[in-house]
Amino acid sequence: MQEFFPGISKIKYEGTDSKNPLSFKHYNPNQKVLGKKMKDHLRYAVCYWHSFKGLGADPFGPGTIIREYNNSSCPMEVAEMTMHAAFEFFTKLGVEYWCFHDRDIAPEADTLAETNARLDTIVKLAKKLQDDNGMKLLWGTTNAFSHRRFMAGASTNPSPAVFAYAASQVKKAMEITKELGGEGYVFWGGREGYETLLNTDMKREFDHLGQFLNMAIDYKKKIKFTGQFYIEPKPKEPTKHQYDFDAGNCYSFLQKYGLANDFKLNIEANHATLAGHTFEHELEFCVANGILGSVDANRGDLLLGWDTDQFPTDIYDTTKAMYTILKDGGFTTGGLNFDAKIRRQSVDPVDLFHAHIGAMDAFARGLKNAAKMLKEKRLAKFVKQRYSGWDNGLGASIEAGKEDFTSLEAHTLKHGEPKVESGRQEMLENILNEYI
Ligand code: XLS
Ligand code: NI
Ligand code: NI
Repeated sequence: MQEFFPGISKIKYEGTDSKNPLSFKHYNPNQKVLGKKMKDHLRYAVCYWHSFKGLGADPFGPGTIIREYNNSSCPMEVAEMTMHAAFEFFTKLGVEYWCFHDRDIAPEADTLAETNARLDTIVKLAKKLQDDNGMKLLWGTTNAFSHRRFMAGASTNPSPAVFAYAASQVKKAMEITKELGGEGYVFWGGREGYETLLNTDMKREFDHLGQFLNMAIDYKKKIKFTGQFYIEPKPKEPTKHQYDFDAGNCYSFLQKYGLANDFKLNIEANHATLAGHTFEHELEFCVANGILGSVDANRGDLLLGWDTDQFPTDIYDTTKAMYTILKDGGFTTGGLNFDAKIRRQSVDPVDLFHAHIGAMDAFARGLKNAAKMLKEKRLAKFVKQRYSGWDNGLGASIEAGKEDFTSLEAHTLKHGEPKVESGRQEMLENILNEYI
């Protein structure tokens, strides 16, 4: 088989003294942190769309990145070569998981039946390559946002025929995800939102989205697919407003439509910031509600207001994220999927390695920092102390539901002005800095 990343051998852990850019300085897959191997904490996944199908196109120009595996006029030959290139990359990088959309791995044909047949061909190859290389599928998903039929949404489209098309596509994507042993399935509604309310029946669109996801649960049970379902919040882009706006919004939606027991969330760093939150806010919200599932690990650019999907390199971000994830007991079905793309000028095959190596090292550092923070409990002790008034006396009595407005008024009249206490923000920020 042709080599698509020639001259690059398996990336190794060389430690912090190494000056070799093609080595890990922190990510040492079998090193134990809090009694568990780093690779099992982090569960890194490479995404197929940005890493192999994204070639640097932006709204102002087509792709800049030239890849050997695109060197054919036959679309299925390109699909097969791309799959080989992807697995060469996964194994050289040393990750155990990957993620894909149906349309990333096989191009759409003229009819749904032909498209599905193409998928079957490629899935057979992917399954073989997974087995040969000890690779696993973190999650699969559907691209129901690129084709023009989905311009007004998939399950929230005003046309029932488009709703049906989207259902057929998700049905097949769930089947192939199951076939590949996928540990999860993501719903990201790229165009499940609106451009203008002048042409939109918001109530009906929400109801249809709820109905669609309930049908997906039914089908999941029917085919005995045991992977975890995730919703991936994003506030906007490509639509002006996306219904899965943020974690809080998704959670209310899931509860309203009876979906809360069957879905967890896939939190993406750059989507959090687009929604006006921090990455750790979205994670913390999920932990507070028991719905943290998986993570699309990337970052945005504070000066650019769109989903730039850059590779994560900020150690504060990775430390705080890993602290929250560890507090929650760590990933079960989920992991860290690099839903990130190399920049338009990063045109060489080696750039894809630099990007992933940096991101994996950044999260490995985050993991080590967070483990230390957790072990030393300095932050946790402060928080515990701050709320200790609720552990006994008046606080415990309120939490137990034994107080009412009359008894609380009596308490206040008797005890007078409450004591105010410092939040110690600056001290806590300094403590965090000690771990970075
Ligand atoms: C786009 C989303 C997408 C999902 C999968 O912004 O992040 O890549 O992760 O459809
Ligand atoms: Ni994503
Ligand atoms: Ni994104």
